[in-house]
Amino acid sequence: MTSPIRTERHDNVLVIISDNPPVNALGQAVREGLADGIAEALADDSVEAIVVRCDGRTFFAGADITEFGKKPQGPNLPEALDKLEASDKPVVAAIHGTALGGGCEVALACHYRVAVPSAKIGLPEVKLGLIPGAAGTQRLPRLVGAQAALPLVAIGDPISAKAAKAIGLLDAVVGEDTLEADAIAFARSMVGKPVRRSSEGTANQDGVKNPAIFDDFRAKYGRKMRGFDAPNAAIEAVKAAGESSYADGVSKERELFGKLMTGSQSKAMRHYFFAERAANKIDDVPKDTPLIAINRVGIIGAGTMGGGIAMNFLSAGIPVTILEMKQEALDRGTGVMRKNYENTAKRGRMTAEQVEQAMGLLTPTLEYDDLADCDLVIEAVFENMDVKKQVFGKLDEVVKPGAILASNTSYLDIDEIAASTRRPGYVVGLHFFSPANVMKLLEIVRGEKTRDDVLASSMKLAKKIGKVAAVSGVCPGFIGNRMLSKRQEQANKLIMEGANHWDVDDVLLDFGFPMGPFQMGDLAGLDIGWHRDPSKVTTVREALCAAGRFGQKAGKGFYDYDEARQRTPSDEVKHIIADFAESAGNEQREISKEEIQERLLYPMVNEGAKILDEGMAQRASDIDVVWINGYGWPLHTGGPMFWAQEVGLGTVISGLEKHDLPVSDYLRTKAGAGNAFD
Ligand code: T1G
Repeated sequence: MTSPIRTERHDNVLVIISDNPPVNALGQAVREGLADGIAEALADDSVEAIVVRCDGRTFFAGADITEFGKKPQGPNLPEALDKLEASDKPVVAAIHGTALGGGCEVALACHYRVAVPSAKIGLPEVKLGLIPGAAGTQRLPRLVGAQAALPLVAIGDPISAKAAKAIGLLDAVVGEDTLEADAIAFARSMVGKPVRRSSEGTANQDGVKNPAIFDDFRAKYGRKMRGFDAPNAAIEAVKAAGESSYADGVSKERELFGKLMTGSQSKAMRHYFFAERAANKIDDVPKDTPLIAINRVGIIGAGTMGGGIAMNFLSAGIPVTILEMKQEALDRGTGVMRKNYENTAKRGRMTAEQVEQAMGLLTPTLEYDDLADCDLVIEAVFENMDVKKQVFGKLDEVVKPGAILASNTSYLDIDEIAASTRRPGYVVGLHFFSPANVMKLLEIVRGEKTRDDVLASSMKLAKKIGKVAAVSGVCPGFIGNRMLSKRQEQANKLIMEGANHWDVDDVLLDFGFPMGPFQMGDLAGLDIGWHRDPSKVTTVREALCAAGRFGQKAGKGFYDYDEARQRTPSDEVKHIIADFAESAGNEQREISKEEIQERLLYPMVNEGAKILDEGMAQRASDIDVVWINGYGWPLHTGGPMFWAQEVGLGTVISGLEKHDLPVSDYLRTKAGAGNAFD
């Protein structure tokens, strides 16, 4: 098999080139070729300088993640990079695309780095539950200092070429179309000069010696790193860069890397990496299905959802026509959108021009006729089937043939909506999650008659607007809400049986969720949908509303809140619940946190198994993608279905049986057939 690495001679410069699609991952053959290329360059006296670059869409995008967990095959990357750095001939990395992880480490082992303006560079290993494993945590701080290195290593977001140049990670930003030539010229200009090795630098002494840098970093990012092992290890490794010799620092990095690689969090996060990409694939829709061009989008409804949905398209540069029934609602909706953009600009994540650019693509209207030439129309109107059918009936008349008609419904029957039109093949569910301009998840709900090109186009569009999408079949609650209802059912039962509602919330918080169901209720407002009759009390929520406990906005709900909206459990609520339970004839008892967790999470897994059994989700990993992106299931456990496999499907079954909860046949079958769903 030909090596993915080749060398090309340009007079006194040897260019080592990788051609390993799709992303020049540093798999075994690439590492071998790289080592050979380096040896060739060092052995040939007529070679006075070296350039390392990649063909295809990107510089090395990291180690080959598919090799993780398997028996390592030589040569290993750190050794190859040490040889590269040890060269006395100048070595220049020529970067385009995304130089990530091991790719960034290759660049760091080179003496100099040049990149095109559109390039990005970073160390995203923490997003896989790892830290850089080829001396990145030791070379980077020695090149740019601890302060600049910390976010790159411990948060893992890549930075632009411009930003990389500013911190000294890049030596030059070159022409977008002249990368190789500029890199060769740069290398030639370094011939005869002493090479600069990152490993010989000293991490920014005041930075590393100044503990405040690390304390400030933890203070700033502590919440984001909660429960994650890798970011804390990353901080330790960067600290070692300033406190130990390079060799000792590398050993420290290797020790931390080894622990993470064999730990459960990295296994879960690597599962998620591939799960997110697998979710893009629709098994029975051919890859070459022709796509419907979506150049203009119509949105029906300028409320919270409609406005949020519209922003996704505006931010992606797609013009939107947004329709309301009344001018006042239209003005309010567009005003909220502008406000949201302005707030983003205030936080420095958008420029004022970008705000105007986005808003400039928005056409508010009161007339359905203005939607005629939209390629996709999404309705985000009141969750009522009759209202939806009316809207789709109008759209059917007005919108050009071949356009996609989508509903943002969170549980209504897409097939019934489709049947109310003359174009059922063009009807699909696009279920966004509130706030729609923030939440990454999009459930693409496939109706019985939804065409392949409509599905494929919806999936492609999801990626274009920065969403993570999964396909769901038509069933109440689709994938996410259907499983959520099982958790909510148990949460309500648990407090009626004597569990403290704060224990229920804390179990989910400790598990890694952003908040529990009762905190969520207080945040959203307990009086949503309340009939406003304090004398009519049939549920705990009605009892709390009757007591004026509407949630955070009222300063009290399931919890009492201080000015900073810090919650404290309320004895009054405990009594309201206990009285309510007593009148309902419920025995109260102490309930352990272990029982709470089993009863909250295991029924979700069981419902996920039923969803798979009914073919409402393509694969178990799609369910993990839905829950991680739509409901805050902690990434470092891999999602409900992966987590259940790690717990053991047999253990889940015993837990369900212990609490007299239903167990699906499908779950039993999978438990018996090797403890794996997919
Ligand atoms: N290894 C193996 N396959 C990879 C890969 C990788 N590093 N990166 C991407 N792929 C596959 C991906 O599964 C998909 O396959 C195809 O390439 C296109 O990817 C030693 C230990 C580079 C920004 O974390 O962030 O280096 O589905 O759909 O949206 O210290 O891929 O087509 O069959 O994502 O244009 C560190 C991970 C590894 C980067 C491109 N590196 N990749 O995004 O395409 S750990 C990363 C990405 C490491 C060192 C440590 C993105 C991308 P398929 P895609 P994209």
